[in-house]
Amino acid sequence: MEAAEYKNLLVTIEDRVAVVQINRPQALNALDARTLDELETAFRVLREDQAVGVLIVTGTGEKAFVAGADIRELTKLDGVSGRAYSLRGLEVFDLIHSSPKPVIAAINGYCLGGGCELALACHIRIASENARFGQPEVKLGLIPGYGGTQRLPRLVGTGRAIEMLLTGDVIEAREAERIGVVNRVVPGAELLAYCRDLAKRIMANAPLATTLALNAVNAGSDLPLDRALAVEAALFGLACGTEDMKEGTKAFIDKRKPSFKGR
Ligand code: DAK
Repeated sequence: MEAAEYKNLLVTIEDRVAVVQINRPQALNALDARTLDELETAFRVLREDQAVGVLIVTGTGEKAFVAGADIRELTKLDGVSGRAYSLRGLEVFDLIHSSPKPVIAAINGYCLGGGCELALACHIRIASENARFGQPEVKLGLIPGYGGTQRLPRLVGTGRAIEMLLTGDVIEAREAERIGVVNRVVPGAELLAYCRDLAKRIMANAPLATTLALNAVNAGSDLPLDRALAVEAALFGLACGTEDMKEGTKAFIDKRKPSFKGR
């Protein structure tokens, strides 16, 4: 799928930051099958694009990031197709979560159900003051199917996650920040600028090192501590083998700014 063929996404690249905007405002940016397909294509393309260092995912408009999986599509699912639908979503969200380039969710409004799970699959979450979070699937006779029952407890702890998953309550941005669903809340008008600045601060660092740090966190998060630390040691060794490590340490000694090459 070429970029020009996206129907439900707007993709722009500026200053090495790709902004992937989910663009179905008539359905509050709900994720239907086509949008999932387009997200997969966009992430496959952008992760290989040398002109891109960081990705930002957001929604069109001020009202919604993503208001969930598309409920109209959900009504058609049965046991077999429901499992396939869930596995398809997991595949796409895993692609995002395992991206070697950092992915920031810029959460600009309702972030519900599958939308909250999309944000959870990203590496960093920044929310506007009007953002609202929830996993309301139980209100529809469902449970989260895109990783919410697994990623939310890992992020905020089991007790808080279970409260959100079982009540389906919607929480405000400040509460989401307090319990650790999001890293930071900023005024809506500043959301994208804040995320771009965050991307810039990340991209000022050695790109292979930021990828290795991401890999270490992702690979280690489900392992016992001793094995996770062994993963860190191996990736630390890889970092030591890069030209950028030689440059970064030498620049420190020389009292100058490093010039990283991504090698
Ligand atoms: N899907 C489809 N359309 C949606 C939608 C959604 N999730 N959310 C909103 N819309 C549509 C509305 O139907 C409405 O369309 P029209 O009636 O204008 O045609 C339009 O967007 C504007 O919405 P409202 O008129 O409702 O706007 P309000 O300001 O009054 O309310 C709201 C905003 C966000 C509170 C409300 O729209 C709402 O409650 N939306 C549903 C939120 C929700 O329950 N989200 C969770 C969806 S469940 C699984 C895989 C994934 C999942 C589960 C299982 N497997 C494969 C097993 C994930 C499930 C979910 O995400």
